[in-house]
Amino acid sequence: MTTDAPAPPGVLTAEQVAFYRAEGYVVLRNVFEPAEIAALAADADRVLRERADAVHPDNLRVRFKPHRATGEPVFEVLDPIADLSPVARRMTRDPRILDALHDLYGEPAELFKEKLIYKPPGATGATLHQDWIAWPGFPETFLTVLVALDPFTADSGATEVFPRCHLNGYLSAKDGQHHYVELGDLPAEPVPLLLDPGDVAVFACFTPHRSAPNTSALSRRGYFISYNARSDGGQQYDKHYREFHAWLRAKAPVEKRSALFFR
Ligand SMILES: O=C(O)CCC(=O)C(=O)O
Repeated sequence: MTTDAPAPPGVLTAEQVAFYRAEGYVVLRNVFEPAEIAALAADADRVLRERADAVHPDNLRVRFKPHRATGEPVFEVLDPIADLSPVARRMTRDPRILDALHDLYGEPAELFKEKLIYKPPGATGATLHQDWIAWPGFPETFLTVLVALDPFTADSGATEVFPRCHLNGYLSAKDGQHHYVELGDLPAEPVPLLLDPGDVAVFACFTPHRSAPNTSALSRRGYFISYNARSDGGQQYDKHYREFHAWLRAKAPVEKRSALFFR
């Protein structure tokens, strides 16, 4: 039988593809040059400087985390950022990412969502969770490409993944809500994704992950870019953000909903 489908680009080794499938994550070293990472980091900081008005608790684009010591809210995320940063937008289409994902999927990838997690000093980490959520049509091929802009270390609160647990699928109620995962439910030890700027980690939507507080003196900036396989719903970026915003509004207390905005 012949097929017109192009062969995967073959930028990953067979071992890397097998590792990702078995472990639910893979780390790719030195994917981006220092100058490219410096350009994205500078543009991410420019966006924050020029769009200080966006950093507001009623803005659906931003999220805050409690400071690990004081409990005060600390700004943490711009979700999305690609519409504000041409450098970020370019990275979502970078062939080094898209070709690697084609190898993992065996077909082209489509951008699903993207966010810049700044994680400044003192910000608490992410509670243990899986990224998949039971919304109608939410792609099971969803995965996240994490591009490190700063060192991901034990002190800065590197993302930690629980290997092989993705093979058990979704571990929570399929009720359309976001759920945390109980540590005791997991049969594996966490692996910290210790990354230097320019390194990339890819992890699957069923891979449980978390991160510790940032106890270092520097931000731990990472660009978290999520994709789906083209055959699993095609282009869904705009649809995702429409659904995400509707979900955030529905979750907010009724008396706060009219104040919410996206800017
Ligand atoms: O900041 C991290 O290390 C993880 C973030 C995360 O898991 C998320 O935003 O879903």
